Amino acid sequence: VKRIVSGVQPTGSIHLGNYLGAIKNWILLQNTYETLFFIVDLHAITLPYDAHQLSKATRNTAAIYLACGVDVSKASVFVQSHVRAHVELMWLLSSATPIGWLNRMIQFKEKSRKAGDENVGVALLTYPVLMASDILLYQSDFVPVGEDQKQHLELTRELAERVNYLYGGRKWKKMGGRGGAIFKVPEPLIPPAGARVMSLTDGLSKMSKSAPSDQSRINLLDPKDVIANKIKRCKTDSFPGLEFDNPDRPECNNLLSIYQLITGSTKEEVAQECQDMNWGTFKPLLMDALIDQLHPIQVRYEEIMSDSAYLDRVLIEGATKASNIADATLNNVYQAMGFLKR
Ligand code: AQP
Repeated sequence: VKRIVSGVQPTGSIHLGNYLGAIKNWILLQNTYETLFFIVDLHAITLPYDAHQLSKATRNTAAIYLACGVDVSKASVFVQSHVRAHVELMWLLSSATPIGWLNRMIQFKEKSRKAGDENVGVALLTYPVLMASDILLYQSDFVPVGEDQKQHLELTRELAERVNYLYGGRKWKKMGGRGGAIFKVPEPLIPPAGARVMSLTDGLSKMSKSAPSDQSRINLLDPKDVIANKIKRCKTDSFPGLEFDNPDRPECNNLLSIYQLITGSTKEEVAQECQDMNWGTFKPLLMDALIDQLHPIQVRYEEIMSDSAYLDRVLIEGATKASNIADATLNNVYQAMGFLKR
């Protein structure tokens, strides 16, 4: 069975973009693949963060995974920092990562520009090496990636090939360096089209946890009236009818895409259903669809959060399973890189 790893950062409230772009797809993937879903808390400290909130946000994120339908009889759910091998492998990989590769990362350039010099820690630069460690430790076959993570996955692949080449032994080199000596070289799994959810207040920027205005996103745990209010007030336009793919109507495209993803319809179905509608007719439909989809998730979330022993158990079991795989890879890497066996 092919293996897949993926995770979300516990940096704020999980929103509709995280759900439609990542977590909802996991529910399908867990039926076909061996899956490991983790809460990437180590990544959450790459920018200034609130230490008092981190552990709470980590538990909440784990509960959201389960509430959305991640099934622990199929998938392993764990907290990244609970598997020590992530950080350890990162150090080993750092030694094989040319600094120029990291300087080229678009996300580093963008985030460091936004954060300002005093707030840019080394971890923001080396973030992709930790991400490579997250993936390579598990010998993952596929990694679901959105547009914004494609460059980081490419770096992971190059790093895997480089380590395989440098330390993979003579046989590996003779084979020409392709294949999977120390690390399997992972492939990207591109999510279904339309899975990039945009802000409710600006159809050209993505819906994001870190956007200052809460009005710009639907959080998975938003109560009904908040969802209704956000949709009522979201940005629209004054063109007649509703349509996909008109570059002058990014908000329209986004709201129709959300409706399509939430209702599980095809683009053609939604285009036909909504072409003659105005915002006053469409918005209540969208609100109801969102509330219908999110309400059961919220009910399950409350149930899970009320049984903290259960959540603890899930995370311990997940970390144990993950550690077994990760430690085997890590020991192999230490050996290949010439360290004295412990
Ligand atoms: N707007 C989005 N549309 C579709 N998918 C999205 N993802 C995030 N935003 C959207 C996907 O969610 C997964 C987890 O993301 P992350 O926690 O690593 O954070 P991120 O990608 O940096 O996005 P956020 O949630 O908006 O956080 P901030 O504001 O901190 O940047 C990933 O699979 C991502 O593609």
